[in-house]
Amino acid sequence: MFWDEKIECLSRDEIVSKKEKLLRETVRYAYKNVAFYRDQFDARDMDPGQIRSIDDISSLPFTTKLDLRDNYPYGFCAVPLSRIVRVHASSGTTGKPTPVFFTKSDMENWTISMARNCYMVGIREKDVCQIAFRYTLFTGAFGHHLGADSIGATVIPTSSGQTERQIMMMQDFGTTVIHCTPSYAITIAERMREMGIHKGDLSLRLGIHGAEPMSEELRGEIEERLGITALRDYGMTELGGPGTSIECPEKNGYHINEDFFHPEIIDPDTCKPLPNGQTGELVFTTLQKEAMPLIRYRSRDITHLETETCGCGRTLIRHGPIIGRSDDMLIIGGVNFFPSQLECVMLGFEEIEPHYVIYLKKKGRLDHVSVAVETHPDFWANAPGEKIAELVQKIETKVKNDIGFRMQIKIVEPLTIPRSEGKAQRVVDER
Ligand code: DLL
Repeated sequence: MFWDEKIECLSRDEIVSKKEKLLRETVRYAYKNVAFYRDQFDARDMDPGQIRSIDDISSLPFTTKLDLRDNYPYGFCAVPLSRIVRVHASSGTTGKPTPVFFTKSDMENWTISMARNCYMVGIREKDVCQIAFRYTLFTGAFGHHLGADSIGATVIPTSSGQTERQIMMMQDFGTTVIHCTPSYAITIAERMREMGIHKGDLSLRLGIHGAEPMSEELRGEIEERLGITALRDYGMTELGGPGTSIECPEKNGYHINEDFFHPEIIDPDTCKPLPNGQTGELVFTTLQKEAMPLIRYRSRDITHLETETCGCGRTLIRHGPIIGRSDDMLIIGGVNFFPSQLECVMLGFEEIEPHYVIYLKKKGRLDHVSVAVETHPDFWANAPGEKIAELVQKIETKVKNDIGFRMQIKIVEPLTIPRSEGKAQRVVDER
């Protein structure tokens, strides 16, 4: 049932004591090998030896994406280039990428964490795993590949895109597990419908979806359309990609690989640590990285931590769903909201499809939000104008009640919103 029961089911005291040892080593190692950390500690008159327990971590400085940018390309690298065996980088396509480096030992640890995660969701030797994350500098495909491969499953590295071919391969090779972003899972489901392929024609049973949010409503759509269990997977380039945390089949939060990553939740405004259970920004300290150790890295992702043991028996601390980012949180007329909240409201209407774009514009001095969203093709084809107007009215009222301000909803023709093969572009800011 467990890939590594000795780690996954430790008592809280055992895991804390293990992490404290690793934290002391990491802090000393980062101070010795990364000029950025040496400067930060020296500026605070801090000696790495002062860090003894997990609680001491709150006296350490944070690291941000801007710090990584300022030290591009090799500033955060703690080993000579000759020891680097792999480079990956952030998925953004403009500007300088945010790189992450791996030594041989980092690759081994990435493999361990991905094998643990893939086993946790239920992948076994007999599975046929189709990796439909993009094989590029992006970490998603390579991480999932490592995990499925070390379990001994059959790996089909299709990458994302060429959706019809992707579906043909699923049919012909009896794919049982699909690894991709949630938005690409919906793109696949939709193309299947166009091709007249039914979920019963495939052997799919499991989807592992990460790299962007998947609301409960979107999960429901994916599960229903593909006939699978859909589980969420989380990580980020700077921490080495997927492998940080994943949901088990209990769907009860993401188990964090705590022997590799120590999580904290902070208030993003005051930067003060928040107690477990409270919602704030997730911050990670790496505990076993050689090439690129990070201390208190601010993820910008908003969630909370849960410590009770999960129904699956694992004791690893969990974080909840990512409800937004502290930096892409939209503030409209003083109301904070996240695109994922809007998605939940809209997908509560059975006529609505999970394809939408949020447009932000200025009208005079005020922000104006409009949302283009598609309906099911059948509804579009058969509903008279007044039915559509009625649906718009209902969604606008629900959005106003649930989120707190009015957004203009526009129902657009099916298949007019660009489909995603990777992370979906949900917000167009024209202000
Ligand atoms: O998205 C790594 C990854 C690949 C994770 C495949 C899972 C599966 P980046 O491109 O650096 O790395 O983007 C990281 O994506 O800080 C979150 O904001 C968002 N993100 C990742 N996973 C989830 C998730 C990869 N499960 C950023 N739910 C993170 C919500 C997620 N957001």
